[in-house]
Amino acid sequence: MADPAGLYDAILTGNAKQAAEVTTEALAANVDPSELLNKYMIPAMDEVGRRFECNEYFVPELLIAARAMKASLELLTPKMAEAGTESAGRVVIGTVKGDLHDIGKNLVASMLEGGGFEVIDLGVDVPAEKFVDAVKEKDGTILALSALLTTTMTMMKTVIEAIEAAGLRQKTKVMIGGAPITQEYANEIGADGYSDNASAAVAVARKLTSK
Ligand code: B12
Repeated sequence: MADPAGLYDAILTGNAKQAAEVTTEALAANVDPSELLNKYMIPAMDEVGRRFECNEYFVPELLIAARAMKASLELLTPKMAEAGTESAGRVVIGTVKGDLHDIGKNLVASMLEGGGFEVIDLGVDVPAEKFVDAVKEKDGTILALSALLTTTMTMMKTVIEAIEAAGLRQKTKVMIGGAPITQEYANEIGADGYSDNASAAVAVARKLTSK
C-alpha cells in the first residue's frame, strides 16, 4: 500500500490522480477515512492557504489543490456516510452569497447524510431568498450556512434576518460554520449552533433537533 502520508503532498501539489490513487489504496487497506481527512487532507489545505497568504501560491495553485482534495473526498465521503439510515431531520445547507468555497460545506453535508439527516444542498453563492424558499417547504428544518471569506460571513446575518422577516425564525434552527466563523460570531448574529468541523456539525444538528 502507498503511504497515506503521500496524500498530503498530492493535495499540496494539486496532483488529483495521485490523491485518488493513495485514497483508493488506503481505503482498500481499511485506513479510517477520518484519519485520512484530519491527518493529511485538511492540514494540506491549511498549508495551501498559508502559502497563498505568503504569495508562494496563487489562485491557480488553490484551484488545483482544491481539485485534488475533491478527487479524494469523492472516494472518502461515501464511506463516511455509510453509517446512517433513518432520517434524523431535514437540513438545508449552502455557501452564502458571494462565496464559492464548497469543500468544507460538502464535507458537512456528507457527514450529516451519514448521520441520518435528509440534506438539501443549495450549492454555493446562494442568495438569502433561496435559503428562505427552501426552509419554507417544511417546518422544523435546520438551516446550515457556510462561509470562508471574512467579506461574505456577514451574509449569514442577512440570511437570518431574511428568515425572521419571512416569519420562519421560530420554526427554523440555524447553524453556521467555515474557517473565519467562531462561537462568538454565532452568538453575535443569533445563530443557534456552530461547529468548526464536519463531525461535530452532526452532533450540533442532533442537539438542535432534540430541543
Ligand atoms: C481551496 C480554496 C479556494 C478554492 C475553493 C475551491 C472550492 N471548490 O471550494 C478557490 C480557488 C475557488 C478559492 C477562491 C478564493 N479564495 Co480561497 N481558499 C481555499 C483554501 C486554500 C482552502 C479552503 C478549504 O477547502 N479548506 C478545507 C475545508 C475542509 O475546510 P473548511 O472549508 O474550513 O470547512 C471545515 C470547517 O470550517 C467546517 N465548516 C465549513 N462550513 C461549515 C458549515 C457549517 C454549517 C458547519 C457547522 C461547519 C462548517 O467544517 C468543515 C469540515 O471540517 C482556503 C485556506 C484555508 N485553509 O481555509 C482559502 C481562503 C479561504 N481563500 C481565500 C481567498 C482570499 C480567496 C479568493 C478571494 C482569492 C482571489 N483573490 O480570488 C477567492 C474567493 C472566491 C469566492 N468568491 O469565493 C482566503 C480568505 C481570506 C479571508 N480572510 O477572507 C483563504 C483563507 C486563503 C488565505 N489564507 O488567504 N479559494
